[in-house]
Amino acid sequence: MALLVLASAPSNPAGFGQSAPSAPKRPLFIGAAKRPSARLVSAPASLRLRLVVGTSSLPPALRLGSAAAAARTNMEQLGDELKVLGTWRSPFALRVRLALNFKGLPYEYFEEDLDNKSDLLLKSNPFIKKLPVLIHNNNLICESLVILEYIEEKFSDVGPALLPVDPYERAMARFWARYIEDKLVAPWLKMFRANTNEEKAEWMRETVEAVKTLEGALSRKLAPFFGGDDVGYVDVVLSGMIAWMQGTKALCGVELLDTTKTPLLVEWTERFAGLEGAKEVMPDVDKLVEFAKIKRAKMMALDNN
Ligand SMILES: N[C@@H](CCC(=O)N[C@@H](CS)C(=O)NCC(=O)O)C(=O)O
Repeated sequence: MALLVLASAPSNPAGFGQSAPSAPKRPLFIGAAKRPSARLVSAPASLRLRLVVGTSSLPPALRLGSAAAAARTNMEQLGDELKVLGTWRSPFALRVRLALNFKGLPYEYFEEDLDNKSDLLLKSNPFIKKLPVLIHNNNLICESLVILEYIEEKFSDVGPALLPVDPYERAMARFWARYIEDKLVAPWLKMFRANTNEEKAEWMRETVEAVKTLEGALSRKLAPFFGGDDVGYVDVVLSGMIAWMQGTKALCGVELLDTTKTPLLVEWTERFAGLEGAKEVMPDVDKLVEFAKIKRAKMMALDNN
């Protein structure tokens, strides 16, 4: 067997391999100065009810029903507890909630105020102090892609798998996830924060290029989702950006998703938003745009001071 590796010097990302600090002993919030609002989120009732149906001949979205119910039973039996720290507008936190929803794993959701970070967030992610954080019993897991992989590995026997089984397919899914991070999310954020029209145009060009590339990747799949017939890892990673991409015209003047240039992605967004596990957590685009306009005005005001 011959393996050809094209590489530069190996890298070891800062912080990799460090273990999270121990979580506060439960109860987590008693006496805490700042306490994010918490809400128990379970697999949608419509999914749980379908447990009674024989599932093998059902379409994927319905098959999730038995997974959700089985996951709930498993979690209860094992005494497992999942908590998610997020905020409604975070594309990264959304990924985590979607993955848990699709797997049918119940979790408690804590809506954070990023202008006034809670003690729980600061203790849970002391190195980066960002959302999302997944708290599984007393394990703290940060960084959305790391969290998705943790969920996939830890609950491999629960609900549908998000990563493909085949190692090559897995590698490809991870490649596209990385691509979305580096070539879509990062330039989009830079475009949104750009101070000059030239900078904005440059980052917009990169963002549009990435969207085009993803349209091509989806067309080569010949399937409704990047994961194939069902949603998978890449769908979850990209879906965090759906509402932001839809709001880009209102925010930055360019339509990223449109039926002539990116027909497959437009259909994909509609298909995705219609899934049981997605409906309840996808942010409202108008609300997002409103929020982002205020945020940008504040950033500009700070820059001008
Ligand atoms: N690479 C991180 C990005 C997380 C991130 O940027 N989170 C934002 C919310 S969208 C945050 O917590 N920002 C707080 C801050 O920057 O202080 C991930 O994938 O989880």
